[in-house]
Amino acid sequence: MASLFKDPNKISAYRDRRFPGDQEEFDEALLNSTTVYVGNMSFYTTEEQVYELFARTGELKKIVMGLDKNSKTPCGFSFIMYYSRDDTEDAVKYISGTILDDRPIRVDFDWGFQEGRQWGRGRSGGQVRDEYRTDYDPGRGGYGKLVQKE
Ligand code: GTA
Repeated sequence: MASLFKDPNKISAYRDRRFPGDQEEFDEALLNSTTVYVGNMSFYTTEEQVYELFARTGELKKIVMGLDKNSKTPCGFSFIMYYSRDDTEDAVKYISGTILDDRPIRVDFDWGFQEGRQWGRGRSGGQVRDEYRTDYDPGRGGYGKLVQKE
C-alpha cells in the first residue's frame, strides 16, 4: 500500500522539545517510525484493553503505558510499537478518534520510544496538559493539578 502520510507537516502537529536532533531528523523519524502515541486515555484503562484495540491493525511489538513520575501509576497516555509501517499508519487512520473506556482517544505518529519517555512531564508528575486544564474530568483525576492546588 502506498503511504498516505508523506508530508511530515501533515502527519503530526506535535513537536517533542526533548527530541535529540534537528527538525529534519525529527521529520525523518516521524515518517519512518513504527511507534504511535495514544493520548486522551482514561487513567483506568489497562494494558490489556490497549492491546486488544491496537492489535486490530497489526502485530504489536510492545506497549508502554505512560506513568505519573511520582505515583508510578497510569496517567493517560501510551506508546504502541508495531513491526510494520503499514500497520502503524492504519492505527493512526482507523483507531484515532475511536472510543476507549468512553473517551475518544487520539493516535499520533511518534518519533520512537526511548527510556524515560514513559513518564509524565508535568510538575505534579502527570502529563503537562493535566497541569493546566480547568475542566472536571473523572477519568483523568478530576480537576487539573493547578486548580486542585488553589
Ligand atoms: N507523538 O501529541 C503527542 C504527545 N504528547 C501530548 C505527549 N507526548 C506526545 N507524543 C506524540 N504526540 O514522552 C509524549 C511526550 C512524552 C510523554 C509525556 O508523551 O513526548 P507530556 O504530555 O507530559 O509532556 O509528555 P509534553 O509532551 O512535553 O508537553 P507539552 O508539549 O509541553 O504540552 C502538551 C500539551 O499540554 C499542549 O499541546 C497543550 O495542550 C498543553 N499545555 C502545555 N503547556 C500549557 C500551558 N502553559 N497552558 C495550557 N496548556 C498547556
